[in-house]
Amino acid sequence: MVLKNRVITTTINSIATGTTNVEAQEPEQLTQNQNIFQVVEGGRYLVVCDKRSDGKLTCNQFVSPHSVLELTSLFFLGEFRPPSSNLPFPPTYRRSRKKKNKGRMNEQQRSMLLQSASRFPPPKGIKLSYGTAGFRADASVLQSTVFRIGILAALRSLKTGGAVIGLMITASHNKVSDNGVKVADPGGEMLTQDWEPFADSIANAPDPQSLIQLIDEFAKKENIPLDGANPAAIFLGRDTRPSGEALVEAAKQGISSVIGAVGSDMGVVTTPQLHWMVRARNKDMKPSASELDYFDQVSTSFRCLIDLIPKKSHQGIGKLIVDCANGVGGEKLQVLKEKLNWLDVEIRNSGKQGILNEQVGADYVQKEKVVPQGFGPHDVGIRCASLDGDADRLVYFTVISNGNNQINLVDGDKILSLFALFIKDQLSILTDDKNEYQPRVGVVQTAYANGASTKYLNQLGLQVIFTPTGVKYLHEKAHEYDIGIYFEANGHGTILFSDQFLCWLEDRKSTEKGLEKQNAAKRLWAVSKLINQAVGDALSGLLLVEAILQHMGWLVDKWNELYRDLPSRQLKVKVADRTAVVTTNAETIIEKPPGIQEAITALTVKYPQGRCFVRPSGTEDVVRVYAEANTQEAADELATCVAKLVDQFLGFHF
Ligand code: NG1
Ligand code: ZN
Repeated sequence: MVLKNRVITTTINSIATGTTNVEAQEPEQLTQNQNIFQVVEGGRYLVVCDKRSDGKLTCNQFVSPHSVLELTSLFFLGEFRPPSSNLPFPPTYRRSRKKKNKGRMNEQQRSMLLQSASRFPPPKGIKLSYGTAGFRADASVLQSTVFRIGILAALRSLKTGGAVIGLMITASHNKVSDNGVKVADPGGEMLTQDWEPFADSIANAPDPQSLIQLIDEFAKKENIPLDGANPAAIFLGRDTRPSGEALVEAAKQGISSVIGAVGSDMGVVTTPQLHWMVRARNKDMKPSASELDYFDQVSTSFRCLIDLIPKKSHQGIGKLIVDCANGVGGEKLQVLKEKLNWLDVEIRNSGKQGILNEQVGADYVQKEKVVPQGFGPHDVGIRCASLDGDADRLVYFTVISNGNNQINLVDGDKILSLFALFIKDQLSILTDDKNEYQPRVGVVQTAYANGASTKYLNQLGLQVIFTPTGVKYLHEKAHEYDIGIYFEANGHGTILFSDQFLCWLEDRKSTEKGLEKQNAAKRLWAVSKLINQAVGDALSGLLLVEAILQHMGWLVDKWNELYRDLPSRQLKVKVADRTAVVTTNAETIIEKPPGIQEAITALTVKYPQGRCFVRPSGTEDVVRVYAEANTQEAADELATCVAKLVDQFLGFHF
């Protein structure tokens, strides 16, 4: 039976008594353990319940209101029981009659914040902003910012009814002396953009008094219960940077200066692992949501994909060598390797020696298009991959023979193309015109996607959409589809599946008569479990690439030949003020300063297949130039000319 997407509209009147007896509607549509979603207290919160064998519902968890639209659910009313686990309760459960106090900070709370804030003075003369991936800067200036983001994370948890919020200390692919902090929302995705201005303002508040005032005003505006009676939960993680431990301590101090907020330290984890745990805890109702659960889920679903490979195409594809950027991915990949003991992987740049991100890692390999440290002519012909420092980016490459350290890059666009092709194949086995339900597939890219990849995806008959740079934009767009696949050329991306699609798929797994269709449904199901739907994840992405290559029986060259990349070049230009550059049209056109876009266009048209755009970086104090053309020389020349132009318009010419 196909489940329809119906949002629950019922209200449980008397939640404080713990029980509401109502009648089930259409109970025959419910299967055991089907998730049921109910709106309680006038639509402010959802409870997620399981149907028990006696037909009643047991509440497992509260879900924040913003997730409502994502939920596929059945119209069902049932008995409500308070949860027996120690999952956080929303404020309405305990304090349904105290709404008048929302947003008001009590004296104890105020003095706690004042005291702790005075221990974390902000650095003088530095203005920080919450960019495309949170705050990033030299680690030595970040203590105060991280402390304040600890407070923000606690407020966010209060705002979302006690949902777990993530706080990750990392500067990803940046140099080892940098660090950063970013926040994950309840679904594991990036912090909602609405809160970024608040993050900016508290990070730059000059003293404790103005910080408290900003918090007070914001809590009132957002109706955040700051009367000390509500729990808040935050998961903290960090990458392997030496500065990470002290910064986690600063974040903990920020968290514990909000009464009722509790931080759980997950230790050294990859960025995607932390996002996964947050999502697993809030959305998938995993009470433990530990790193172990992560490893179990990805390894089990990977094995499932391998077991489903049709025997005829099952052939060896040779070993894989992985450059782990001397970062956190090394030790985590080692765990996976041991769990999947027959996976033929060699780990290099694991971080035991060597400097984080220095001439190693996905960012270096993708931008410089040369072999990372530790790789050389002896690796010619072998399939190689690179992760970045916090393991949320993945690219593949092969070493060119006699190529002077040159590589054939297999970037995020090619990973996207491989995933899209596999999913399209499985869907076409599973669905035909007769199906009443046709899943909508969308592919999301940024302007950095190689033009040849977009052409290829269009030829596959897929809908390609562009967003500005930054995972949050891609992720949001991908959510609009039943299957939304997004990737940045730099190797950050993932696949999102709608609840409606997964419900349909679960049904198909068991009810499909033909083995081929049943297997296609099982494969897609395994992909949804293997891929990290919270954020791009180099480790789960790598396992999915490996599974698909084995499924296809493809060597890396065959994959790389899906299409031929147009030659491209990326450059950075230091300018006086990068915020002076204002762009439009998914960042492909400069609106301000006037005149520069016309000059770029005039240069670009001179090159066959030329394409060029300029945008300010969200993570570094630079302006980025990207150029594409029919030859490498032409792309290099175009990029260099435009970089000079940028310098003329925006450089330090006083
Ligand atoms: P900025 O610095 O805004 O270009 C870089 C990447 C993004 C994204 C973020 C977050 C490029 C050109 N830009 O952003 O794609 O990954 O870092 O890490 O690779
Ligand atoms: Zn990263």
